[in-house]
Amino acid sequence: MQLSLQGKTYVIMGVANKRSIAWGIARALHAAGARLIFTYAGERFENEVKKLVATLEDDTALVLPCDVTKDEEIASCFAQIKEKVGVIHGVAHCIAFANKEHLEGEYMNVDREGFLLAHNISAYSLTAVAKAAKELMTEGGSIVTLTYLGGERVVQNYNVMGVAKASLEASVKYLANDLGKYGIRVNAISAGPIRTLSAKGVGDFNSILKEIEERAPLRRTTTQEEVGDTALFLFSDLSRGVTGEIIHVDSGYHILA
Ligand code: NDP
Ligand code: N5H
Repeated sequence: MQLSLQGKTYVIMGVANKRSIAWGIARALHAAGARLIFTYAGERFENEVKKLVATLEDDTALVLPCDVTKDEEIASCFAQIKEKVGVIHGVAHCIAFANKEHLEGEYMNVDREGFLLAHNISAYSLTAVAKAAKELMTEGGSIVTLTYLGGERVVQNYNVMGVAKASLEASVKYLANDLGKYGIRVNAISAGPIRTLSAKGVGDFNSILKEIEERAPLRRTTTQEEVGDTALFLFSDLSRGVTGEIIHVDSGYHILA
């Protein structure tokens, strides 16, 4: 069984720049011969995404807008993919958002609006996207999302995002159960901390990384490439028996007390 994804098409959601985990996944899938379709949220990063995609030198790659807070945008995005490509074989969902002021201090200071915003973008969107993507995964498929340890345990400052990730991880299991009968698998990668645009502005990110280097079983921090390679496994037939799973790609940090 090979890891070649030649002849397969995947939708990559959540590239903001070259540091994005989504871009690490894209590079791994591209190297395995996959055709890629990229979606971005707002015009803010449209040019950045288009510039990055051009570096792949693959003229079959598509770049489409898809703000996951808008049902009509999800619908039109997947309608365009259906029209231009027909069948897809997987989706990488690498999307999360919470208001900055709700990612510090006490969790309970989150307000209703901030709670719903974080859950809307970071958790509900997986279900909305899975439903739309199912219609195009007529040959079976694989959906992969990104989560973090703060969804399982209390991690300082992760706050409302931890609660949203708990919802995302439960969604992975319910979606895996719904979609298994169509030959579609749904899994999450729980990644260790990686310096990306989202992580920017997080107070003390350096000390979080230092703690991983000192204590994680592998004594090093997680890279985009490591997450990309595990995603490649989850998108390939090598993982054909795996669904509803949360795989930690975090140098083993999650096993520590
Ligand atoms: P990035 O900042 O590179 O990516 C976050 C992405 O979320 C951006 O591309 C952004 O799109 C997208 N996004 C936000 N709002 C919306 C929206 N309404 N519709 C569509 N897309 C939206 O950060 P990461 O690569 O770090 O994050 C990717 C995933 O990995 C997230 O789920 C994150 O929680 C998870 N993760 C990250 C870890 C880390 O340490 N970095 C650790 C564990 C998990 P746009 O730029 O177009 O606004
Ligand atoms: C325990 C930690 C550190 C504290 C919490 C960090 C949480 C980060 C996740 C969310 C997604 C970050 C976020 O929404 C930032 C936005 O408020 C502001 N940033 C933006 O708007 C930028 C421009 C865009 C591109 O970002 C998004 N998301 O759209 C967790 C860390 C150790 C690990 C980590 C960083 C986890 C994670 O989930 O990303």
